Amino acid sequence: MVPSMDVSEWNRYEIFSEIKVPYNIPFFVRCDGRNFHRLTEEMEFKKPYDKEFAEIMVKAAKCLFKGGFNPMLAYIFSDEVNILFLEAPFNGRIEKIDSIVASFLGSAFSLELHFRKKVNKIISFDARIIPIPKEKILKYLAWRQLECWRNHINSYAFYTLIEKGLNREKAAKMLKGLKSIELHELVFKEKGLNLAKTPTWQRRGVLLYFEEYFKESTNKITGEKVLAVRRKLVENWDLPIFNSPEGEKFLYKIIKIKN
Ligand SMILES: Nc1nc2c(ncn2[C@@H]2O[C@H](COP(=O)(O)OP(=O)(O)OP(=O)(O)O)[C@@H](O)[C@H]2O)c(=O)[nH]1
Ligand SMILES: [Mg+2]
Repeated sequence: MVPSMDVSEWNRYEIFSEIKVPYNIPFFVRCDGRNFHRLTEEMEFKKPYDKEFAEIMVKAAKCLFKGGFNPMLAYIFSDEVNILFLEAPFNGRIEKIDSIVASFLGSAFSLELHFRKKVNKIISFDARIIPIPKEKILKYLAWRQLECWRNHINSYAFYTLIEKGLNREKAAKMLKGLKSIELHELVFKEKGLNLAKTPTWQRRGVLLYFEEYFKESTNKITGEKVLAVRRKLVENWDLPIFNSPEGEKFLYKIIKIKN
């Protein structure tokens, strides 16, 4: 018979369980939907953008704010969600944060998809953690928003060529190496669509964050009227460009972190 091991010995095999995010450093958890290309095809979501798909993503991300993790904000575009934490949940344990955030998001997405489309799909997200010094939070968001913008012009150009009858390979080949201005021109020439005028959420993504407001109430003992600060979760589908003075001001107000 193999000699049994006690708990402390088994614990020694769990070599990743104590890996933690750096102490007192903010971090993003970036989640990305697995095989969403296939999923969106099967579900016949409109290409390149489907408002209902985006609504499901946002609804799923919103659930994270009710999961007891206390995120600061979430930035969403395509099948990607970036969740900012100023304080680490689960004592900063990476395995725990990654797995729980990703599974929470997957479950929330599956339920919302079921609710809207009456389908039973098992959805999953991957997750990675990106520790960020406080002064780089804005830059990180600006970087992801730039990715959203690139995604926007590339996918419009790609589906413009597909609509013209090109197959996926030919379309991808034709677009390879084209500059952003050339992609704009292609879509304008072929479709008459100005990519600077598409709905803002397609170009700049969606942000979930808390907004403070004052609520008047009465002090039960003195009868005095008092103003209490409350906060509510808002979803913003009409964002500024983060890498602009207006965008920086907007984000500073939310994050309350100065450079
Ligand atoms: N039809 C449609 N598809 C979308 C929309 N938003 C995102 N997608 C799809 O989601 C995909 C996201 O890209 P990726 O994450 O690179 O593709 P993926 O299939 O999820 O691949 P992995 O993340 O590597 O598993 C896009 O390629 C689109 O096919 C949308 O609004 N409409
Ligand atoms: Mg994906």
